[in-house]
Amino acid sequence: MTRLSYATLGALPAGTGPLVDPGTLRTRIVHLGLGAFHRAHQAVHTEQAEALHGGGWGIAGFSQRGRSVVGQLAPQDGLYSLTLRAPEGPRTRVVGQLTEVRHAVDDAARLRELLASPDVTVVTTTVTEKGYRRAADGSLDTRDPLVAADLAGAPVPATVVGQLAHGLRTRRITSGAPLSVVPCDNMADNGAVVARLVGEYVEASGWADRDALLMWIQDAVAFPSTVVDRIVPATTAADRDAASAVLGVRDESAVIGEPFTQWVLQDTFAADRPRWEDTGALFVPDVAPYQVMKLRLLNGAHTLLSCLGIADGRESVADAMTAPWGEPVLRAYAAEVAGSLPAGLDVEGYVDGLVLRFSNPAMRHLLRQIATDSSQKIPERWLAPLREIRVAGRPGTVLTGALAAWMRHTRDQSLDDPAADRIRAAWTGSGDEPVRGLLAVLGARDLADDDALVTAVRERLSALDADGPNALL
Ligand code: CS2
Repeated sequence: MTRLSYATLGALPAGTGPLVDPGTLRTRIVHLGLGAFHRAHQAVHTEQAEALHGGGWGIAGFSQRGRSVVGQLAPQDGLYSLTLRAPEGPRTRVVGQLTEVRHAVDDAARLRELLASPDVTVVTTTVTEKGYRRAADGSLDTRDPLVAADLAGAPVPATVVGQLAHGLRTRRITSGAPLSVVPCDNMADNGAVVARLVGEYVEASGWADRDALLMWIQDAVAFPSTVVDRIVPATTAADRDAASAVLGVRDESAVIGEPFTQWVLQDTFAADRPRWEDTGALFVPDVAPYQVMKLRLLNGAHTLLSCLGIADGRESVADAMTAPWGEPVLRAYAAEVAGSLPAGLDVEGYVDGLVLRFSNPAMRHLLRQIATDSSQKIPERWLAPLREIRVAGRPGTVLTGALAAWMRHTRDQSLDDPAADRIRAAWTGSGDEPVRGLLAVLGARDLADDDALVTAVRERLSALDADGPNALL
């Protein structure tokens, strides 16, 4: 089958082409972390804004790790299809917003050039929680080998924080034009976090101009925090075949998503940007309430369903929701976590929405995908609410059970997690030691020293071993 590309755009079935003629775009946005999520979320909002208002907002997407995404997209001129899977049926359409598809290390010179270019006024990032390379206390992990190599003057920066710092340094010296760096990962205060990490990198760099650079960043670079939401399962070979069949041309880079999308952005941009507000995005002074609701309810429930579901022999989130324990556990978890959320949010409506989204039978969102890197995810999803709930004098029974479910998962399953070695080591202890050790792996020394909590987690672990997921009800 012929490959999707600019040359074959004209042959696409009616209604499946890009909303915008890619020829009218130029690179005005740099995206770091060219995974499926960016292509199914920010790129689509950008395309819709472009269709409404123009502006030429093309995106240069840089892959951080693998080269396969470049191999898939480059022969297709950056074109790919997005299939939205609603319960009533799928809808496939090509998106053409990517003007360049590159690798951040292989194409480091182009990355630096674009980060310095006054034409580029927005940088977005989706590199996952671990991609920011933070130490347990949240600061830049200067002992991480890649961070250390970047700081020691590696010829091209391999870390996203290093890339940003080097790019900003060049930008100050060349154009000095203001810029917005817009992190789009599931982290509370993601803008402030990335601003701090970049600042720490510059501080540690030993650059002669570092004070001037820090002052310029303060003045000219905004780091708005954002909340992003769309469920995007990893694409399978069958998904690529199905998308290609709809398009009549081969799409090696197809992405899948649910119909729902949400984007909440802190309204602190430093320079020109697409008018995403006309595509359903919300600009607010403070994203925190939206952020904690999403991280703790949606993402927290995802992690819980993944730990419980895998142990129960389920494959996808929708499978877990069809289990007798699925919806009751989700609702019990949400009812407890709601006690840690700011007042004034429509938690009930949000949770009803989650039940529908998670149950969408057209989506096959694998529990194993969600269980990846859980040690990086749990601190924000569960530990933050658990601490707040316990300070308020409540026991946090479901969250305690959730921790036990994760520990059980780490005991019984093979792990795809940057802390896998430390997790395995924690399990070699006896008595209380594994629970304390695993809490320490999560960076929670305070909880590891909390005897009552440790005892409660051990009890929940035994209950889960005896009764399965029903132990949480
Ligand atoms: C999931 C998220 O993999 C995970 O940890 O919880 O990727 C989730 O699907 C998205 O944040 C939804 O917006």
